[in-house]
Amino acid sequence: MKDIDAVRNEALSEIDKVRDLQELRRVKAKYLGRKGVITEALKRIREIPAEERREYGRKVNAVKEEIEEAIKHREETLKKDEINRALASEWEDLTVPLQNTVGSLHPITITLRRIVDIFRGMGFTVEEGPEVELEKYNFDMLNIPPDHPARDMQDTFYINREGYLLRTHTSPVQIRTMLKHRPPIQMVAPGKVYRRDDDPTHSPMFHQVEGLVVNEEANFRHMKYVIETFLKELFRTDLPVRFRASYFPFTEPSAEVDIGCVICGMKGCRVCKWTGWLEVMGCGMVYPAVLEACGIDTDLYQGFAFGMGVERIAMLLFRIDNIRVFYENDIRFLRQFS
Ligand code: 2NL
Repeated sequence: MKDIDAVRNEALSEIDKVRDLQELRRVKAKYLGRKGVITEALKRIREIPAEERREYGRKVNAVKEEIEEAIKHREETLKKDEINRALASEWEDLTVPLQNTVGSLHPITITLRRIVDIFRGMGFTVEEGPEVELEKYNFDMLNIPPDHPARDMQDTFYINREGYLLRTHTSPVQIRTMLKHRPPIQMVAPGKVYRRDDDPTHSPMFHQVEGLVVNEEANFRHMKYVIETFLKELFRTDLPVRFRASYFPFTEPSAEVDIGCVICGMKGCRVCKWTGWLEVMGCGMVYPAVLEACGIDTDLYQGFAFGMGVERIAMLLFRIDNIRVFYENDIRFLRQFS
């Protein structure tokens, strides 16, 4: 019994002296582990004379609980100390003016501006709209049916206000422009869009540029010319461009636009999946129903539209093979664009 008291005092004093969590774990093992002093003491209960056994067991268990309690308490204190130490030593004063340091544009901003500037040069206006959008502008007016999978809660961020969502593309900006201005229209809509995707090749927030042309004679040939001219300026070479028949709910006919792979020169590589071609945009003639919904008389006017993902294009321009680096804000990555 005297020994147990001695063990108790020794344990409590050791727990008190411990400096970090690792040491504390060692002390815990020494007393409460499988071969710990207290564990062994409990195993020895058989060797105690029957009349003392009850008292012995009660005593050892009481000390065991006391030690457990002390370890728990010490662990909490050590964790708090650790956090306070980190707060005291690791903070940075973000208001200190830096010397001999200039910031730089983010690669996505550089790419977005390059794209928009090319279209400005072709006479397009630049329009912006809200990121929290009306479901009506994001889906209904674009001829996207009520049961379309894109509307699914799994794909779209709905917010807890009836009829609103985070825009899933920048098309609602074009709807707003058509509602506000009469044709001729030639505009691009750059900006952030949101989809419920988060894996190595998708981010829940990314960037798009969409374009729209509405006038009395807009046709597929005009669209092809605009897109080819844009891509040749963007990649600064006379690269091969091809249009592949495709489908979008808001255009007919629709096409996907491929360029000759800028990574391998069309010899075949991992990026173009050994096809020699890279898909960079989508486009098509705007569905008359979409124009009519915006009050545009389709006996007089027709339109074409296109859209592209900015991250995809930035990855090709800057030879980046992982979308994640755009959002990690690693200063060593960002400094490469100054
Ligand atoms: C893609 C394809 C596209 C459009 C976007 C559009 C907008 C209106 C009416 C009709 Cl208001 N169309 N936008 C049309 C075709 C393709 O984007 O791959 N985007 C990343």
